[in-house]
Amino acid sequence: MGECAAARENVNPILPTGVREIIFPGALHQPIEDIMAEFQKLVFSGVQPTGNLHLGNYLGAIRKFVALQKDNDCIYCVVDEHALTAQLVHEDLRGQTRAIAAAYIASGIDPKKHIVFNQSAVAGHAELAWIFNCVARIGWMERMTQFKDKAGGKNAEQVSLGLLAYPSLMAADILLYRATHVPVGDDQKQHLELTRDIAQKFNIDFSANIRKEGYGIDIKVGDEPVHAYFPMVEPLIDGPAPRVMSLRDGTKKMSKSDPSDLSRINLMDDAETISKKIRKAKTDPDGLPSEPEGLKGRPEADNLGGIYAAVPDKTQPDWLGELGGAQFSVFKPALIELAVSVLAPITEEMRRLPGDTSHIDAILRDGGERANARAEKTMKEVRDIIGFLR
Ligand code: AQP
Repeated sequence: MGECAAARENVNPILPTGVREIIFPGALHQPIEDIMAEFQKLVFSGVQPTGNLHLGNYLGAIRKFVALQKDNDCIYCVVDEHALTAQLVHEDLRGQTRAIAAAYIASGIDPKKHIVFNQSAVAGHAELAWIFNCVARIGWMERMTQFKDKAGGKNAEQVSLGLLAYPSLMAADILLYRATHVPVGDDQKQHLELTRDIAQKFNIDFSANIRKEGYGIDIKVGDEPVHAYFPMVEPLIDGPAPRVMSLRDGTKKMSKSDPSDLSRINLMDDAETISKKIRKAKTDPDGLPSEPEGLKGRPEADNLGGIYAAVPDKTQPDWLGELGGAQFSVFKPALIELAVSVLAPITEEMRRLPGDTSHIDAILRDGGERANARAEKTMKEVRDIIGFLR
């Protein structure tokens, strides 16, 4: 099936004008809420085992994972295949994978009620990613900010094809379970938009086959009826800390792979280390302002204040009202106390987890089996839709 009329006219897709860059020019005229109501609500997210989990991962993602499990069916993955995209050889990939799974559990994720597993245990991720590599267009991938940042001017001989195709594997991670909601930090927003583009193009291109095989639901894209198999995922980005910045440079995201350990607060840092890192955190000579305008051009002050507010879930006006006028010499000890109070229970819980690897391995194995059963159902249907001979 060819592209719909709206696509040929190059009109915008999924979200209202101005909200996002136009990547795939389809026109979804039916409200997303109506479409999504047809799909069973399922939360999916993942973390790469590329280093120590930090406060940004916790506030931007894991804390949301924990909150969402109360009222939702959730699948939380350690995305070990993604770890190969920027760096192929890892000293201890198994150990890092177990460490992320342990951090999930210590943060409060319930692996019995929900699913916790590692991506490479379920072959469907790689299989669906290949199909999505053929659905997505190279230009969509080349436009991804994270690719441009990580490729960082290196020539094509120096970055892997996997780094370019990363968002296609991420789309497969989510859509393999036909997940509807994805809690992530702000840095993943563009990848989730691409996930929608891939889902929409698959739905349009295979609409006739989806109907013929008896799967999916009817929606309208422009004036054309489309039989949709994949949902348009909803990113869950909002929250007080969607993007925590580096302690050494307020214009750079706090990141596991930053070579400077002083740039981040790790989930496993003890009180003394947290204190040292916050005391050394870059600031400027002025104190904290009372009004948002006073933060302009002061990314470090904005970031530290934002972290202080995020822990108890305060808004910017709230924390500015509370801290306005404080010098960093007064503010930093308060921030240290707060950061230690959030991380100490997680660190303590990590220490309480059995030291041998069999406990975490058993959780991941059980999660992998349950994830695989769901993934296989999707893959069987996708193979039918595409026309692969069984
Ligand atoms: N600084 C951040 N602030 C808020 N949220 C963040 N996340 C990452 N950094 C921040 C969110 O954490 C989840 C897991 O991220 P990931 O490990 O899959 O990959 P990433 O986004 O690339 O995180 P890092 O720490 O920067 O890892 P490396 O250095 O390996 O690339 C995601 O939901 C992410 O949004």
